[in-house]
Amino acid sequence: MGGMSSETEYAPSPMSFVADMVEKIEQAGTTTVIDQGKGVVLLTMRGAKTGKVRKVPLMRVEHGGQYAVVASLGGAPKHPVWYYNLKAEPKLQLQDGEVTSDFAARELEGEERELWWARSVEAWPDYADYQTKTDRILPVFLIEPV
Ligand code: F42
Repeated sequence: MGGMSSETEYAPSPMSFVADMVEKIEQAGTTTVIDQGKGVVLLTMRGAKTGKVRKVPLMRVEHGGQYAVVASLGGAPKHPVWYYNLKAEPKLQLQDGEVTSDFAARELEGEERELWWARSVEAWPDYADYQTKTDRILPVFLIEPV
């Protein structure tokens, strides 16, 4: 087998609705094809263990050119795997609408987290419900342009 090394290989999510959504965004060339609240953004990151390219759609929480993403996974007991990817390698690409740019992710704490948590709940009120379903404090990352 020739071709792609793991460094460039895209590994679709095993959750089929997520893989379908990524495909829909890529075919349309824009995240706005997804009609969900105020929309979604598409994060492209590297798998912490495999080094493969991982694409994760998340709710769009934007303020002044910065974004937040919430590792909610619907209030599941465990963090989504992408949480660990971003902790290991904060560099990522974020697509909002038709525009894809380079960003860096930083997990927030304290007052900064409170501020962006409030913005996240404003954009996607279900986050407040997800928080009641789990003992973990839902992680919030700030996604800043680089
Ligand atoms: N999830 C959220 O947590 N927050 C959101 O706001 C959110 C919004 C959203 C909107 C639309 C939509 O379609 C999905 C949305 N999701 C949201 C779900 C989100 O897109 C993710 O699919 C979900 O959070 C699950 O992510 P996950 O990273 O846990 O993915 C699992 C199912 C997965 O793909 N696992 C892979 C696998 O093969 O089992 C591994 C992926 C991976 O990165 N592996 C690493 C590697 O090295 O390649 C290894 C990592 C390790 O440490 O094991």
